[in-house]
Amino acid sequence: LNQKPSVIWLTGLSGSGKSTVANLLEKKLFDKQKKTYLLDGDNVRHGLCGDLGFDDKARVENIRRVSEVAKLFVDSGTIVITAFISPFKADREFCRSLLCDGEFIEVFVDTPIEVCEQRDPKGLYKKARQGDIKHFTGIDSVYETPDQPEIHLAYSDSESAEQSAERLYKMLELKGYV
Ligand code: GGZ
Repeated sequence: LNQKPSVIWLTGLSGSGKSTVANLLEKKLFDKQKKTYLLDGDNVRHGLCGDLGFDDKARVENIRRVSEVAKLFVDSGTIVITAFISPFKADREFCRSLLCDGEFIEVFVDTPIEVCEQRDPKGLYKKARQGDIKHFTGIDSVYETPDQPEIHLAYSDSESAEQSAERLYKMLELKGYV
């Protein structure tokens, strides 16, 4: 396969662009015949984690399950891309701890909340501001910023999602993952 199985862990606020960048990256890897699997809310929160909500305890459990599944995919030789808010440092570090050195790549999608809130593609920030959604990340639920992410994406006006994905891909190439 000519790839180093690993987890590319995107973390950031709702609306930060995690899914967009994750999908663009997956396409780039696919085009180079790499075997990937994308885990995100769309394929996890309906099934595997369909019983979980958004209070702190549920988020911890969500990320724990995702981490264990990601590890299984790594065992199968896959490059796993994950796109979850994953607001707690300890939970991201839990995933890192399941894997071997160098297999966990933390990617901070560092889009300011003002930008996320302006995008508000699903109207969730508006609902959270009105109090219709409780425990919304960045409003009434915490987001713990990564201290030393392997890569820092500031996709907004300065860098497009495509440029972010390209930078991420180049980093994977440079470090010998692909
Ligand atoms: C944050 C919420 C919430 C609350 C629903 N807080 O922008 P989206 O819609 O598509 O992505 C968000 C997604 C977050 O799920 P995660 O599994 O990534 O969260 S975590 O890692 O914290 O477990 C958002 C939607 O679910 N959503 N309610 N209260 N995001």
